[in-house]
Amino acid sequence: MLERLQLFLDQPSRILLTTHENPDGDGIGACLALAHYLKFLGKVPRIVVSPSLPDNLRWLDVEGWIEAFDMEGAHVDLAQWPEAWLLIDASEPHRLGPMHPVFESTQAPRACLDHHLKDAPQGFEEEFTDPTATASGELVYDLAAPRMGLPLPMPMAEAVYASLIADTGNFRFSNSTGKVHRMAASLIEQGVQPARSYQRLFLQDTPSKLKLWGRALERMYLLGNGAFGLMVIRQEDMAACGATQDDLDELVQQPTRLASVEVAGLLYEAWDGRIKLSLRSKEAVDVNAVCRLFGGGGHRLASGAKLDGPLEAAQARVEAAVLAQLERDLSRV
Ligand SMILES: [Mn+2]
Repeated sequence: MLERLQLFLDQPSRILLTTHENPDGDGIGACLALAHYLKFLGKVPRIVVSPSLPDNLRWLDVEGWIEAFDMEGAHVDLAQWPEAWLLIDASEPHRLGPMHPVFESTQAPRACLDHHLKDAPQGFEEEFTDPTATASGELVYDLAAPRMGLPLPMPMAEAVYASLIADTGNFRFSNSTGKVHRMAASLIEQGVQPARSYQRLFLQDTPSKLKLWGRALERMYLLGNGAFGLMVIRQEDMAACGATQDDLDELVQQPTRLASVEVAGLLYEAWDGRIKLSLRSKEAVDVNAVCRLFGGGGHRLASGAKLDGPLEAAQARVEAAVLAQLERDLSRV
């Protein structure tokens, strides 16, 4: 797969790197690391993200390479710029959000580089996907490190490390493979400071976020003999706390702190009235199966879906579906 990716990158000079809307540490880390590699190859990479680079990831962009997508301004002619377009950390073009129409109108060959468990990607000339990889940054490292040699430039090493800790929750999740630990060990030997990366990536909360989490945790309720902990956030909660959607990051897994909880869930009423469902499983329960019922998906232990409102109706459907899945999967153990 990586040989095919190298072939895809061999020919073009101007290469546009993008990731999903509301980018995370893996998407940004992988884009930056790949941009370093492409510069090493003498190419002209460009990174454009939507809506912008999140504050807690700003320190990774040492060179100021990342551009916030601006349809009316700097990026009116973006479709004409690239000779190849790579979508990183996602394998569905619509996840580009507002950049999606530009993606559809470009003449450049388009590909995705991803590690998520999905059906065969559609809408690309080429696809580079490996669901056994923990993070997109892992794929970039596997591609670039042998060809560049070690040590990597420090900003690149930090970008890959950020990818790894972003997608493993600082090596807490079940996807923390021996391989990513070995990779992390090498990156630390190359100079990455784990405590500094952790603090910059994870310890960046705002008072409004803690207030929102307080509300969510206070109202969390348990079903299925304590095996399912569900939280519900309405727009009025967001407003009362002065919170933004970013403040919901990682909230979903908080109920798993309880010994009895096997599945943690968050229902979030979005601005458009649609209900966003996130589910996390400790180990035994397949929450991907639940989210697929609602047209969503992800991984077995971490999945999401969007449901139609109203909230109460969505809530009832989710409760029933999770309880049924608990029945299926827990009776097996
Ligand atoms: Mn990822």
